[in-house]
Amino acid sequence: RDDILAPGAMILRGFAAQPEILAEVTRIAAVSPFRHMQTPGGRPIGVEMTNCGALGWVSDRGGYRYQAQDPLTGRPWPPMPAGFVALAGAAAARAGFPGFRPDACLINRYVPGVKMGLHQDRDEADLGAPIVSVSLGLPATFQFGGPERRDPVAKHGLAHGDVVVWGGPARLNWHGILTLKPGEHPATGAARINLTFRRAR
Ligand code: MD3
Ligand code: FE
Repeated sequence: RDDILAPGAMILRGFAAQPEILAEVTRIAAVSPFRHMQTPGGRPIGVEMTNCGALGWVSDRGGYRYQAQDPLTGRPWPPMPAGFVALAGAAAARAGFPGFRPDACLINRYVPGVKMGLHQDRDEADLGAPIVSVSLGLPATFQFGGPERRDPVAKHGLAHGDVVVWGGPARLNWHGILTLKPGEHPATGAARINLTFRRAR
């Protein structure tokens, strides 16, 4: 069952349960490992992150930005697998955003006890392009607000294989992930992996 969360925001349940996705994540993390980045204020971010694609999202004392090199390796991020590009394009098209070609994929890893506070995604040059997110492994509760920080938030469960497309009027809405509960998932063990496909430039 596909759910519309808001105009421009749609959940495609079970759209991405193929085991090949996690196999690709393992290959990517062997080259550009998951790591804790730092906020511009110097605090460690609880979610572990890596990227694939021409550009990757990074955060450090210098701020938030997209860059072509992995700061940990000094090398380009691993290329985006063709299957990722196809999956993200198909999900976006189904949600009403044909022609989406991501150039960045941020991969987040949550273990129990880790959360992502409410934020907006606004570091991308083309805010007309949607973001496609893929949830794998342990379930999480997603908080989805409005365009203003003070807007009320709704909660939605995200399970293994769920894909969410965020575009149009929902693109700048505030959102976050509640603290991950303990558990084990057959595909990921005690972790949740989230991929977000973006058009960074
Ligand atoms: C709503 N990740 O990486 S994905 C992020 O599950 C991020 O790891 C969360 O928020 C996660 O920035 C949530 C869902 C998501 C991603 C981008 C959005 C929701 C969004 C952009 C605009 C509105
Ligand atoms: Fe986000």
